[in-house]
Amino acid sequence: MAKLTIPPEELMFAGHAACPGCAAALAMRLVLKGLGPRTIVALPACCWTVIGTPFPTTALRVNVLDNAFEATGASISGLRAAADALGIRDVQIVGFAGDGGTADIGLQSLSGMLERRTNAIYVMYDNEAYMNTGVQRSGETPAGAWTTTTPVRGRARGKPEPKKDLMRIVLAHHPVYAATVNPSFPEDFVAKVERARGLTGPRFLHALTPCPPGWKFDSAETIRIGALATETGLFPLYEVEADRLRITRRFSRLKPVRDYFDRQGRFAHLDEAEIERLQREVTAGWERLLREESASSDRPRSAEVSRPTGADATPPVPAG
Ligand SMILES: Cc1ncc(C[n+]2csc(CCOP(=O)(O)OP(=O)(O)O)c2C)c(N)n1
Ligand code: SF4
Ligand SMILES: [Mg+2]
Repeated sequence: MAKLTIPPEELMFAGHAACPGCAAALAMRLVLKGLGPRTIVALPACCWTVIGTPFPTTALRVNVLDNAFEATGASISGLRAAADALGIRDVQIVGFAGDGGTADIGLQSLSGMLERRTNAIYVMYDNEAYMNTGVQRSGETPAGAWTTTTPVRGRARGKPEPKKDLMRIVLAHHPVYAATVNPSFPEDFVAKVERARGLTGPRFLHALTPCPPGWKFDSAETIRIGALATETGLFPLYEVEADRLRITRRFSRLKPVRDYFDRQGRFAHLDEAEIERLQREVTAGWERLLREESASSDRPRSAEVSRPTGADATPPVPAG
């Protein structure tokens, strides 16, 4: 009989305000399963404050701090300092923020938290736009995607710029642990949360969270679309610990990116040439990741206390 690796305890109430098929709700559920009840979550302005904490209710069985949009990194540094001052040692401090609140407006706050070596976990749930305010593009919106601020009209063909490679920015800070996670692969997701829980120092998780209204797909398709993001190589699953990179889901052959694009209205306008160009970029990114994994396995493990400097400070280079 298959062994259940995902803790059965639920730390999220069933009644919450997410849209049907919201993967951001699943991501929180899996994070809390991996961390357990001694957890404090800091939430900035984002869909999750609406999903989880419309006053005076809460969808979470753990304590929550609602913080300003740009301040999640600073908030979890402050929570950790307060816990230390009070002698509270057994609590996990987690920042759970959207892509806009992390990769754009909150980037300096995240960088500060990583650089100060704050003992906390930062999770970016990435629905690839500012969803709570009506699907505006973010730095994490992928190339070609329609949003309300990257329209498809006349010569405008969705977002012209590529997705910001936040993992590369995070890895330049040499966190103790960083990983990509995807609710369509829940065992991999929870295993990474549990790994992060067992470490001390700054830790970071990048969670891809498909969003039915923002990506324009039927809510029954969430898990399949999330799986396709990884199976096509668009969102590879890997982890970096002590500066060593390990791919956690590998495929002998990637599925064509078209399989992913075809299921979402935000990419419905892409023509053959555009899909071919994006396919070439994804294939090159996957091959780069494989090379990087192989190169980083020869690298000596860096200790948290003696972080590399100078020429040795080059972080692993994930696919981008
Ligand atoms: C300083 C500031 N600017 C703008 C806003 C308005 N605002 C609230 S949520 C949000 C979008 C959040 O996007 P993201 O972080 O990606 O989370 P999502 O809504 O997609 O879950 C914006 C612009 C705000 N609350 N504070
Ligand atoms: S808009 Fe998207 S991310 Fe926000 S609650 Fe709905 S499905 Fe979730
Ligand atoms: Mg978002």
